[in-house]
Amino acid sequence: ALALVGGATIATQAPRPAAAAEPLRSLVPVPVSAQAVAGVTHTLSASTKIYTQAGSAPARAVGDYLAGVLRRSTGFPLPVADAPSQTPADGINLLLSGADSRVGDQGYQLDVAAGSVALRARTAAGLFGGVQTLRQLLPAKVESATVQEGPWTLPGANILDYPRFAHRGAMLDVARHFHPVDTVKRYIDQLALYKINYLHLHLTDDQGWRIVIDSWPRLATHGGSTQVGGGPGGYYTKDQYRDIVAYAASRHMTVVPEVDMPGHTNAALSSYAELNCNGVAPPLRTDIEVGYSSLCVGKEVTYRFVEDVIREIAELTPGPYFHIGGDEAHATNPADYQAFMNRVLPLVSKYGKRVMGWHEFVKTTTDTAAVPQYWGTTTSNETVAAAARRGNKVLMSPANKAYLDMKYNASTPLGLSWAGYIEVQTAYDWNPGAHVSGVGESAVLGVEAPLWTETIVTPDHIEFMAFPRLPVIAELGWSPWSTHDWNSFRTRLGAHGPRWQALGIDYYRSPQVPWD
Ligand code: TNX
Repeated sequence: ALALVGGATIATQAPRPAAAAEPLRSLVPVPVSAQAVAGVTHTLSASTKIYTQAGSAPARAVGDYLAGVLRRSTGFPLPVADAPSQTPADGINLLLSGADSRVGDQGYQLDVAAGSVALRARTAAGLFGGVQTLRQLLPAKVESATVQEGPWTLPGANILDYPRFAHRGAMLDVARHFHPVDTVKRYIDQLALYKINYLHLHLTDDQGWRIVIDSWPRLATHGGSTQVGGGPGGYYTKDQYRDIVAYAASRHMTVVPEVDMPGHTNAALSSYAELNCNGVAPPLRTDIEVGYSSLCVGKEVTYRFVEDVIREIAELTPGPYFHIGGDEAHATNPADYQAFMNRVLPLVSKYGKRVMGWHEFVKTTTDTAAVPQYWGTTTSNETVAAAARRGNKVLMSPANKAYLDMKYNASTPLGLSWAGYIEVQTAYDWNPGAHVSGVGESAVLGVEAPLWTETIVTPDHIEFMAFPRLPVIAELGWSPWSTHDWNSFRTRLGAHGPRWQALGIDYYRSPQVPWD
C-alpha cells in the first residue's frame, strides 16, 4: 500500500524511449563501458552449465551464488563445475584470468557471445559484481522466487566495468528500532544488487543497545529491552552477529560496526549506574530526542567500559573499521569531548582497527588514517576540509542528499525532514568528488547512504525508503562522473521497477521516474 503513496501516476509521464527497455541500456550502476554486439544473443537453457576458475573456492562460491539466483526462476539445474581451461566453455564462465588490468580489485569484464558468457575479474569480489550485472541483463522475471517461462536471453555485449570509489556503503540503524537478523540479511541481498560493499550497523544509541557484550551483560539485557515507541526492542547474540558478518561476507560486503559515543549513550547509562557522573542510572528512553546523554569523561570506569566494548566487538569484526560515532555530543563540553577522544581513539588502534566516525570527531585528531563521515547539509565544512588537506580520506553522506530516512516529499508517511525532502532527482544531483569545498575526488573514500530508523519499523518500511534512493547513491559511488545524466539515469532506474516487484521490494513509485 505504501508504494501507492506519493502523488502522481504513470499516466502523467512522458512516453519513454523504446530503446531503454533493452537491458544493456538499463544497467544501474551504469558501467564504465558497455558495447552491444549486434545480432548476437545468448539464451540459457536446461543444459546450461556454470564453470568457475579451477582451484578457487571463492570463485566457486560466486558460481554457487549465481546458480542459486538463477535456479529459482528458470528452474534449470545449472550445475557448477571447475572451468576446464581459461578459454570460455559453452555456458557461463567465471574466470580469474584474462581480465583487462583496468578492472582492478573490484571490477570485471563481461562478454556475452552466442556460444559462451565470459565473466572475468582479478578477484572473487570482481566476479560477484559482474554477476549482479549479468542478472540485470536477463528479463526482470529472473528475480522471481518461483519458476517462470523463458526465454532467458542475454543480449550480446562487451562490458568493462570498475568502481569510481572503493567504498560504497549503506548504514542501517538497528538501535532506534531493532531489526532482526533476517531483516538485515534481506537488506544485504538488496544492497548487493547495486554493488554496495560496506554495511555499517549503528548498533547503539539512546534508545537501545543491540549487541551482547559479555563483560557488561546488562547492555543487551536491559539496554536492549525497548526501542523508540516503547516496543520490546531486542539485541544480537554474538553468534547472531557473527552470522550477519558471515552472510555479508558471502555477498562480498564488509560490516562496519558502530558504537556511538560519548553522546547517544542513554541505553548504556541506563544499564550501569557507575557510568554516570552522578552515579544514578537514568530510565530507558523511547522518544526521539538527541543530544542529551554523555558518558562520564572524568571517570576511569568509562575507559574500562569503552575498552571492553571495543575489544569484544573488534573480535567479531574481520573488516578494517570500527566506527566510534562521535556525533551530536551536545551534552559533552568541547574540552571533555577532546579528552574523551584522546583516550578512546588509541583503543581502536590497539585492537587492530581503523577509526571511522561522524565527521565532528576528526577535529580531535591529526591521525590521517582516521575516516570522517561527512553528514552535514552544507558544501563547506572547515573541519572536514582541514582533514582532507592533511591527507585523511572522507566518506560522503551529506544528509540532504544521501540520507534514506528523509521524506521524499511532504506527504511521505515515513521518515523525518530536518535535512529537507529528498526526491530521487535531489538524491542524484550532487557530485561526491566535488561536493564539499576542499574535499576533492582524491580525498573521497566513497559514499554511504544511512538509514536512521526512528520511524522505520518493518522490512517494508526499509524498502520504501531505500528504493529507489539506495540505487541512486550506489550509482554515484560506482559510475564515472562522465556518465552523470539525470534523463539517462531516471530511464534506466525506471526499468528496475519490475525487478523490485519480482523480488517483493516495496518501493516508492516516484513521479520523477518513468517506471516500466
Ligand atoms: C542525526 S546524522 C543523527 C541521528 C539521527 C538522524 C535522523 C547523525 C550523525 N546523527 O542521531 O537519527 O539525524 O535523521
